[in-house]
Parts: sequence; structure tokens; C-alpha cells
Amino acid sequence: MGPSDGGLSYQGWNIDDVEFIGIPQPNNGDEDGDGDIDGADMRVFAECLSGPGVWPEPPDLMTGEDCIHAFDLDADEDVDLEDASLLDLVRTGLPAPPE
Ligand SMILES: [Ca+2]
Ligand SMILES: [Ca+2]
Ligand SMILES: [Ca+2]
Repeated sequence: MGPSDGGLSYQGWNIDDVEFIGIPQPNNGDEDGDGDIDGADMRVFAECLSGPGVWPEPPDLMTGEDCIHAFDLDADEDVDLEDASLLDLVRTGLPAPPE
């Protein structure tokens, strides 16, 4: 508890020093944010797919950052087959089938 920034004093708590901290949503493969991972998201994923350690360069209006934000599920700054299998896990809720 401390003095109010407005120079007024009240008994009790001053709530003028509150900070809001944004926590980014984890990358979850739902590129269009409609709450599912369906064909629309998978089409974008295919455009973002780059390869291990390769920054995505999608051809359309998206940027590599957009791809990373939506599809880098293992957070190693690429969109590769590891992310694809994690996406499959998220999408189906079941382990990916053996290859
Ligand atoms: Ca979606
Ligand atoms: Ca990777
Ligand atoms: Ca990745």
C-alpha cells in the first residue's frame, strides 16, 4: 500500500499501481483461431512447413513469424515434421501412427 498517484489518500488499498501482463497463447496449430484444427489450418501448415532449423517463408500474405506463432509447436523456431506430428497429436488427441 502506498500513496495514490492522484495525491488523494483513501483508507485501504490503492489500486492505481496495477500492471497487466499479457501472456501469449501457446502455439497450438489453430491458425485461424476458430477453436479447431481442421483442413483450413492444415492447408496453411503445409505452406509454413519449412524443415528442421529453417525459418518458414510462406508464399502468401503470411509471414514467417505468423507461421512460427501458429505452428511451431515444439518452440524451436522452425515448422518441420516434428511440429507436424505434434500437430497431429493436438488434432486427434491420439499418438501419431508409426511410420
Ligand atoms: Ca482452426
Ligand atoms: Ca525443429
Ligand atoms: Ca518447430
